[in-house]
Amino acid sequence: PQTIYRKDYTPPAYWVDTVEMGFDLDPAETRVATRMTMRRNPDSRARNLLLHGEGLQLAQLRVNGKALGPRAYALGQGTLEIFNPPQNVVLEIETVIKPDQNTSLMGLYVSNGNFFTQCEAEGFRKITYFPDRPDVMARYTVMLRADKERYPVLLSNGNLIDQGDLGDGRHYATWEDPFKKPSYLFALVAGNLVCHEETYRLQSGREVLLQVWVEEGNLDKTQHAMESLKNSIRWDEERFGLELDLDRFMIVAVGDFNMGAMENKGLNIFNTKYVLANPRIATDADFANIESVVGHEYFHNWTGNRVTCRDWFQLSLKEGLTVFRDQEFSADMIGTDTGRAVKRIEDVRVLRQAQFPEDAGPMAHPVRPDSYVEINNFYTVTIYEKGSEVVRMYQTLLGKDGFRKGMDLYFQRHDGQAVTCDDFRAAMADANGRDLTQFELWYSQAGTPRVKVETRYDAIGKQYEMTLSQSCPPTPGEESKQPFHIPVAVGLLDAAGRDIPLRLAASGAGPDAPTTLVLELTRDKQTFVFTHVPERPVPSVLRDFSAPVILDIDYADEELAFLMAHDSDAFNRWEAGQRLAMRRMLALTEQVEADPAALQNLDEPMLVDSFRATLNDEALDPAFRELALTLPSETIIAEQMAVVNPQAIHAVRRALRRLLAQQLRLDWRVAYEGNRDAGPYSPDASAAGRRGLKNLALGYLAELDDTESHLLAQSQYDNANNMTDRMAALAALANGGAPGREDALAGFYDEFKDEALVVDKWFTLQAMARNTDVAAVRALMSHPAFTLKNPNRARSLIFSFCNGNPPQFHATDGSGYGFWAESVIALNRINPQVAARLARSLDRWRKFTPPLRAMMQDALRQVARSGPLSKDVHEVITKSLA
Ligand code: DPP
Ligand code: ZN
Repeated sequence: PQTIYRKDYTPPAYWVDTVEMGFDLDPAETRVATRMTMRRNPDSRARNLLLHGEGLQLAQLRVNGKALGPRAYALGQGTLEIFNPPQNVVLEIETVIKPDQNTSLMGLYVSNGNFFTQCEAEGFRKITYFPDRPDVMARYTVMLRADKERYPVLLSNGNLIDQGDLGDGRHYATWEDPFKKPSYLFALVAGNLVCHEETYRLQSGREVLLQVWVEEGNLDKTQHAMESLKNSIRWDEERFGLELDLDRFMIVAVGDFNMGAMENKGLNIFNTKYVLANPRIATDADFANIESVVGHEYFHNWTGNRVTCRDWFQLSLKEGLTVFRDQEFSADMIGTDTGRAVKRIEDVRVLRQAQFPEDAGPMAHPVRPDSYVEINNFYTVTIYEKGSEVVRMYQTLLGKDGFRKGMDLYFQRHDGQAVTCDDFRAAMADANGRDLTQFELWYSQAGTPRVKVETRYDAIGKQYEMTLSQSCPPTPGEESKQPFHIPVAVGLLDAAGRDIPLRLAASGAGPDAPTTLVLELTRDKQTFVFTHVPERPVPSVLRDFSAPVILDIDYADEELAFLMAHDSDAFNRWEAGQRLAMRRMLALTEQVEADPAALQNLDEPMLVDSFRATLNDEALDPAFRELALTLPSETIIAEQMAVVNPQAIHAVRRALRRLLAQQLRLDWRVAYEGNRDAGPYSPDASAAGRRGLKNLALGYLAELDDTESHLLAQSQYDNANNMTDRMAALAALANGGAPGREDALAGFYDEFKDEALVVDKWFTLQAMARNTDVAAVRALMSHPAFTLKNPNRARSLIFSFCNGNPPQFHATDGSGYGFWAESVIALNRINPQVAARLARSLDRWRKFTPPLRAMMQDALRQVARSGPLSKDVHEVITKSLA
């Protein structure tokens, strides 16, 4: 397969002004007629017109009304090249495609009898020949024709301008999108669907029609998505002054979908997982995810659609920015300061769990990559989550108002254009009169920087020196790195735990000194001097996680406990507890590796006391306490180690959980009782936080695996009025030896077997249960409800096991790796994108103990030689083994 380089970008030879399409929809054979008006691009030196196409049968090809002779064009590998066309071209193409054989779920495909499309990144070329690149933006008019009874609903982008009967049982609908767009935002939906619709009044007074389309039987699960959509529309008006530009906005749910959702202009297509919810089937986390994904896709209407990407290397231009926007939206929806901090902590946890490992592994790439083989492999946590951190740093450096000014200038300059990450950075710099040249390195250098903190207190001069130095480890293709521009938010605590007003030696002392200052680290090493510091302070560094870095700072255990109790920055308060726990877990892991008996008579008074204090601090938000009392995950612990022994990590984490359960038993009981809600279910942040803390308590108590905890879990399971409590109780039962375990699992399936999303949960819960080994996973795979063809189902069992059950996946006999290889190979034939995601599970193989490492390498090689691999899987496996 060919590698594509960013430096090779050239503008297209032809622009496309209008696209008219006619679809004769039929699952076995769909005919697509396309007429496009094109004109030569004066900025291109290419003579020929290059179109992309994949898996298409070409039935007609006409230029300016004349069929093209065989020597006037050439069909290549995924291309159609027309030689030397005139200045202005009307190109007419007819293609034939087979939607019901499309298991890749890219292009036009069938899901549960209905038609859907997915065109990002390069799916449009599976529908017709087209210059399928995001810098080619055109106006589309689309006519859909289909059997009226089987496909009563016919949707595409924009506005419905005509519809009617065709006779012979068929009907048609014509849609016109008034905005020009790249082909990846094209969409159509046809089928038997129903909608929940509402009209909504924009701030300008204009009324818009909002629709959520689902299969019949799911209408009672659309309210939350609709509320989320209305909240998103209002939020974007208020926070960024951005208005919905269409008269109609549609969301359609589909059960077979590779990703979370897709922001097609006016016609967002969503994985059912991110639309359907009611208390019976959805957890608090589901409700929150739906709000954030509905927001995310809606926000793309401006950041992605109105202003799009010049090429796919700029993907983070829209994704990083839009993740930032959805994170801010979710935080604003909670509204309180601790609520914002809770959201921030959750987002940082994702970054550390998934992005830091990516950035340290074989697939590490900059936020703006320099090359790729398969663009689908670059819809990564680096592009999305680290990309969002990069956008957040602009806001931290420029302030909220300065950031808004930059956004305004970005839209003023680039509305209707396809642009680059440099254009965004220039708008931020120019709107604020700032030089952000060095900031570019966040886009071009991969790897997670480390920032080291050293301090010195001068009691006589009342000065406090803070020296920050940075480094960044090499990543594939980048041996040495230049220093980044890093905003480091700092506070200083006095002995009573209060913030000390901050004055920097360089800047004249203002009257009201702030208690948090953003230091800008731009060189390898810099010293900042705080003056008027009355006593030796305890520093609180990288407040609110002001940059996506690893912070090296030497705290005594007592200082961590102190910060955990007093820091006014809720993020760092949480962080201090995590550091303390991490430090103990790393030490214990080392001890266990030397002596397997090391965990007997475990005693951790400092950790237990600080956890007790947090648990019983009624002044703290329950949602915050839940996060603070959750130990770092096994994956995050593994990332801190030079050589990873998953069994040792698991044993230590589990032993600590048992210790915390035993020694805080009564405290957990009190927290459990104190956070029960008798009233009706609501997914709001405060109620969800209380449930979260209660269910955390249940989880700890379940570690004791005694009759009391079994009864507690069973009673919660039997009496729950919502899925959050149901799932938490079922997980507690499934992870131990409760007598009701098997009945509960079987009963749960029986009760929910018609709810696909709940069946997914049922598979996931078992995939991650402690005693589920490979044999048990295989048994679940032969359950009638299991299928590899549905991505959600495949993920619910296979991905959950490979990524979410470390001690079993890393079983010392290598059975997990053999299973992984088989699954990647099987999925590769069905759905390359999903297969390539699973292929990533062995990314970090080089970090493991030698016996595991060798077996993982074997498994990777087994996939490599298993026969023809998709580009997607091939790229991941090749880079892993390199
Ligand atoms: N652009 C989609 C999203 O992230 C993914 N294809 O919203
Ligand atoms: Zn997105």
